Amino acid sequence: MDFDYLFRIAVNGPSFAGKTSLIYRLAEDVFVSNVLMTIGIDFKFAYRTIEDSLVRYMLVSLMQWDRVGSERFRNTSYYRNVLGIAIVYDCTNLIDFYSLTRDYIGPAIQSKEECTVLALVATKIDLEERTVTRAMGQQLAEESGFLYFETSALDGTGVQDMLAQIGTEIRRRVREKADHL
Ligand SMILES: Nc1nc2c(ncn2[C@@H]2O[C@H](COP(=O)(O)OP(=O)(O)OP(=O)(O)O)[C@@H](O)[C@H]2O)c(=O)[nH]1
Ligand SMILES: [Mg+2]
Repeated sequence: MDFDYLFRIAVNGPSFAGKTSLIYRLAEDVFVSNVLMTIGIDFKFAYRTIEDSLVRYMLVSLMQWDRVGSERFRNTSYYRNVLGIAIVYDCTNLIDFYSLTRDYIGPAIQSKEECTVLALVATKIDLEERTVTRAMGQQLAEESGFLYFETSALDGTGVQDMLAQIGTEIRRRVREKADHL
C-alpha cells in the first residue's frame, strides 16, 4: 500500500498489560480473547489518514525479556528509529503501576530520540476491579512529560483516539524539525 508517512511506534509495558490486544484492536479492530503471550516480536501495521496524508503505523511490541531473567535486555535498542513510545499498563494492577517509572518510563526518556512522542496508556478500563484511577495515571503522565490515554482493547474505548493524537503529535514534530533543516 502507498503511504505518505511511516510512523514506527513501540508498545511497551509490563507483562500481561494488554499490549498485544491493543495492537490487534488498532490494526484489525478486533479483540482476540485467547491471545498468547508475546514470544520474540509482535508487530502489525495500521493505516490512518491525518488531514490528507496516509500514515502507515508500524506497531511493535517486543517480548518481555525480564521474564526469562535477563534484566540487561530490558528496553535495549527497542527505541531506535521509533517516533512514538506507548507505555501500556493494566489499570487493575497497582503493583505494576508503581514500577512503571523505574522499569519503563525512565528508560523510555533516556533512550528516546529527539522527536519521539511519549505516551502513557492505561488499558482494561472496562474492568470494574480497577485500582489505578484516572487521576493517578494523569499525574504520572504529567510528571513524566507523557501524553495520557485511557483505553480498553476489549470494547475499543479510547483506542482510535489515542492513535490519532499520537500520530498528529508525531507529524507536528517531524514537520517542525524539517522546517529547521
Ligand atoms: N478486560 C480486558 N482484558 C484485556 C484487555 N486487554 C487485554 N486484556 C486481557 O489481558 C491479558 C493480557 O493481554 P495481552 O494482550 O496478551 O497482553 P501483553 O501485554 O501483550 O502480554 P505479554 O505479551 O505476555 O507481555 C489477556 O488475557 C487479554 O485478553 C482489555 O482492554 N480489557
Ligand atoms: Mg503480547
